[in-house]
Amino acid sequence: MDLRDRIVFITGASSGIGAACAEAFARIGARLLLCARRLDRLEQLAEHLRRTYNADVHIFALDVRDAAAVQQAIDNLPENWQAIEVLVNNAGLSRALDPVYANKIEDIDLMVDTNVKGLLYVTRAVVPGMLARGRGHVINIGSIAGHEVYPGGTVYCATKHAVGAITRGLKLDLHGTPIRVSTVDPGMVGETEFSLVRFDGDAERAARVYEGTRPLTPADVAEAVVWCATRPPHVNIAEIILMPTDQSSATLIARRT
Ligand code: NDP
Ligand code: 8X3
Repeated sequence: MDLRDRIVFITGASSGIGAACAEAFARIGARLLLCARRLDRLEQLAEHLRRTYNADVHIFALDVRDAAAVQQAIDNLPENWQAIEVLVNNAGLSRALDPVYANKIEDIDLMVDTNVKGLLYVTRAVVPGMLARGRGHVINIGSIAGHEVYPGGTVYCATKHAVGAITRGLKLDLHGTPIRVSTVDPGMVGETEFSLVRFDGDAERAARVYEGTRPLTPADVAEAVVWCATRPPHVNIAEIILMPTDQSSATLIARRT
């Protein structure tokens, strides 16, 4: 499917996998609707995409946890940015590696509110327009954490299991329509802010996560996302799990040093 001049909406595009998806879709000529909380980062990315790919980019600040703001943002898009063809539900995070009985309430809320409720708010704001136009594709960014659990990661894993359930349920709810629904579920991805956010800005601890191993890059994940989106309209990729060769389960990671 040719996405040239089609609108791709990516949440959490200010860094990591979201930014890489923006770049990968810009490369194939899509128009990019990008949001995150950090507008300055989006501005830098938009500038880069315009300069490098001559891309048409529209950015806006959005906290996906704010249901009213999400609906308002979608309802008030400029007319030429309303026909969203692909929604990449990427915004997400993890906090800490605490036993589930010791998780801070604020961490539980942040993960559930962002990864589950935020994804639902954006989906319910965007999908009705897809149905009205009779075309569209929702691509959720899940995780290997949606297939396994690991110590200290219970809440994050629960949110990613929920993303899997939402993906499958949305496909059932859209049965018989042309709207496609996919989930792209990576294992360990380096060069993102994921571990920095998980460990509250502790860069040394974040770097240790990737020590001695070769993780996926955000571009590897973006390539899988673009591949899903560019299949012919009768092909729905339900799920892709991609892991680094050095990773064989959520917790089994080969380290050479
Ligand atoms: P990053 O921290 O680099 O990116 C996360 C993005 O989400 C940022 O752009 C951030 O932007 C945005 N975001 C966070 N909270 C909100 C919010 N409330 N509203 C809007 N945007 C928000 O990490 P990754 O690129 O790694 O993460 C992207 C997705 O990939 C997440 O869903 C994550 O769970 C998933 N994932 C990551 C893996 C990894 O190993 N890195 C592996 C598997 C899945 P801002 O702070 O500006 O709002
Ligand atoms: C992010 C990677 O290791 O927490 O989803 O599953 S991990």
